Amino acid sequence: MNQERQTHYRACHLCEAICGVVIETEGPDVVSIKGDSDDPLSRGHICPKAVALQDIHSDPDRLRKPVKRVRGADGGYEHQPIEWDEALDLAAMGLVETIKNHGVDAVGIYMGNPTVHNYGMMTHQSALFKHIRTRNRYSATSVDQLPHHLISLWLFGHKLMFPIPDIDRTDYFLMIGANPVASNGSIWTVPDVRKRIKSLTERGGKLVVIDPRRTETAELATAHHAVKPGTDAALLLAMIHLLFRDNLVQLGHLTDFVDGLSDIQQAVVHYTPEWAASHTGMAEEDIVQLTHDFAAADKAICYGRMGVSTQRFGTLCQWAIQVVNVLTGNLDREGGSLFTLPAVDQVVGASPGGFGRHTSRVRQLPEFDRELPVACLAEEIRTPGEGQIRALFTGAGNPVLSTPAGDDLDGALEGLDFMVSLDPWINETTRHADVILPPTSPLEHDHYDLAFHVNAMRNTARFSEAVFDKPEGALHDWEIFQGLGERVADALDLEARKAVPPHVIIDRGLKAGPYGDNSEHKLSIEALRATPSGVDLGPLKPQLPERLKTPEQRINLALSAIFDDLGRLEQQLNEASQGYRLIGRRHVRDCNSWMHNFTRLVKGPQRCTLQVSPDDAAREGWLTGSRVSVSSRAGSIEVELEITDTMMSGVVSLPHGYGHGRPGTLSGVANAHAGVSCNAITEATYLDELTGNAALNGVGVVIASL
Ligand SMILES: Nc1nc2c(c(=O)[nH]1)N[C@H]1C(S)=C(S)[C@@H](COP(=O)(O)OP(=O)(O)OC[C@H]3O[C@@H](n4cnc5c(=O)[nH]c(N)nc54)[C@H](O)[C@@H]3O)O[C@H]1N2
Ligand SMILES: Nc1nc2c(c(=O)[nH]1)N[C@H]1C(S)=C(S)[C@@H](COP(=O)(O)OP(=O)(O)OC[C@H]3O[C@@H](n4cnc5c(=O)[nH]c(N)nc54)[C@H](O)[C@@H]3O)O[C@H]1N2
Ligand code: SF4
Ligand SMILES: [Mo]
Repeated sequence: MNQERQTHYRACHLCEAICGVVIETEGPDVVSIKGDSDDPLSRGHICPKAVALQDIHSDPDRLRKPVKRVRGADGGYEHQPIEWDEALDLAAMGLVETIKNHGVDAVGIYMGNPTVHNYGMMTHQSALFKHIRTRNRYSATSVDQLPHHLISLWLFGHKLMFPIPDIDRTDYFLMIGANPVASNGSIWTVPDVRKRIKSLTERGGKLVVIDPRRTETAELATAHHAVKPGTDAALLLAMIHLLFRDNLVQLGHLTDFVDGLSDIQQAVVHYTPEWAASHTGMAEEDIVQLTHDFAAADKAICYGRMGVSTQRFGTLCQWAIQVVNVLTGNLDREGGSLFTLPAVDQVVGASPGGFGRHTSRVRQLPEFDRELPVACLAEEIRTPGEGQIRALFTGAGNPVLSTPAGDDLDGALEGLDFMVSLDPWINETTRHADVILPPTSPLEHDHYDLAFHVNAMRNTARFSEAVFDKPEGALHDWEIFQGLGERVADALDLEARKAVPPHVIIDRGLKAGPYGDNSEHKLSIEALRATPSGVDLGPLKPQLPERLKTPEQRINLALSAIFDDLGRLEQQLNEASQGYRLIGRRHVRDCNSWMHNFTRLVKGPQRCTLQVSPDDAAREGWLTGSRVSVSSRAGSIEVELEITDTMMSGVVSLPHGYGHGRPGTLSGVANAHAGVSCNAITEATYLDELTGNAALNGVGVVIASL
């Protein structure tokens, strides 16, 4: 092998910020990873997680060959290495047998979050799934951004039309339930958000954060208001009420194509700031003040993320956020929230999405975009009858740790006839698989950010070559999908998809896209190869109404499903609640469940602690370091306490993605930093009932000292 030092330009695919990095290698070793200052989007920024690109690649626990599950000498299961041909045959036959005996709905599919960070998985999953048109499809979407998709579909006509905050040109930023300083941004690709927030406040702009916890982002804000978990819809409705009451509605350029104002005005007539204050715990004058400040600002952004998506009123909140943006004329406006125009235009290429065309078998939860809410996966495996899931395919997902009532799912997986996982590690989920198919490491394949250019605060495009050659005999994720697809097609007498590598598909998309053959840019894979730090396509620009995919290119804000949900809001807000409300927490060196096996990322103080407020601690006699049990209707866990004045009284916070150390897993470092699974106590029935999206935040818990 060539031992010379080489320089590679690459995207970090580990989070939505998609930072450009410069990787120096010597032979098979990574020598350094630095920010790429020539990247037009990330401008040299990286976070402490970037080093994981090396750690993932060199992790001895990462599978290099497929494994199959067998009974070990002690009677328990273990996984043994097998050859690729045998593995693909086994996996395909397990699925085919199930389809032949029980029909396609007996196959369940769960796709996790890294799917959208890996373009080959996006372009090629259909090579397999087109042969398995099961109703039992699930993904991390329904523990995450499902409400955003539905509101985008309903208001703008396409599930991927997300209004993106234009932070660099705004005057006033109202941020609800998001912590980009830890998460690096979500549904908002915004590398170096810390610097961008600082420059906002330095130029006299304001950032106001609404969050039950005084987060790392709130620390940088002009103001932070603590809000009771799950009550933000009341705040937002009161803001809309005030915009009408105080004559602050000013649609500006949106006037010509927005409908439904008078219906909304009527619907919010009772939602006074006084009412909102009584539910949210915010002061009435703060609600009035921030609404007036928002409306008075020349350019303003209202944005909400996980804290207002994965809660009981996620869809209502995402609707109300866009109504606030529209009523103040801040949608599709510089310094407000705008739509992107990505080089591979998914709004043109991908299906717009659809809702409620079928429902889940046991609990009748609605589909969105042909997927069911993952909160019902366990019961669909456990409940006998036609359509029961008997075989499961998981790809890039760890639902045992990531989805509500995950410990129940852990048990349900043992009842399957067959399970196959496309994943590099034997973790809490994949340990149940009969076959695990491990793809190449990220540095061994090329990369294009098919998903995240769609959400970026600036239009750019970048293609990254593989840093290392593919090891002999190894397969990329897309090749595994292709290989499985061909085998399943063959066995079921269907036509297999032709094998076309992902970069060829992207090349076509680039050439047909807005900066392709018919533009001055002439983008193609070849053109991007010549500019490995990425091509700048400029700031976001107003594009409405032309970009709308709705009938007659109009935005109808008055959605009957939303109005119907107001009754549920009033009823559930009035329900008395006992105990504490549990919320989540992200740390800059975490990434959901799968980055705890790298020593550099887990070092330092224990992070899987239950944070509580000093007031609650004093009243209950709790001390930092003491152990408590935390119980919900789903289960009970034991965890160490951490008292911090960042927490609102009555609210407790625990990160998700921990709960390692289970038998049969292969991840030594993670197992030594096991922590407990927050999702052992989140509930499969605690949902945003409109969509079935999990309400991971705001779960009622009872805490007892041990
Ligand atoms: N370091 C790190 N980065 C990540 C990830 C990670 O695990 N670690 N995960 C990635 C993924 S998959 C995603 S989706 C994004 C998420 O990105 P963000 O949404 O920015 O991240 P969170 O930390 O989940 O922020 C949610 C905030 O909502 C608050 N909150 C909880 N309940 C409520 C409520 O009822 N109302 C309000 N107003 N606030 C509430 C929480 O305190 C928290 O601060 O992060 C991505 N980036
Ligand atoms: N309580 C609570 N629960 C949450 C959240 C929360 O805030 N609170 N956040 C939710 C959110 S936003 C999300 S997105 C979900 C995430 O939910 P999941 O996607 O189910 O879980 P991850 O932990 O991201 O697991 C990713 C899996 O992908 C594998 N993997 C990594 N890279 C690759 C790759 O390139 N190819 C393949 N084939 N596999 C790969 C990893 O080994 C791991 O098994 O968790 C959700 N769960
Ligand atoms: S912010 Fe995200 S994309 Fe950037 S270096 Fe960190 S993990 Fe990678
Ligand atoms: Mo997510």
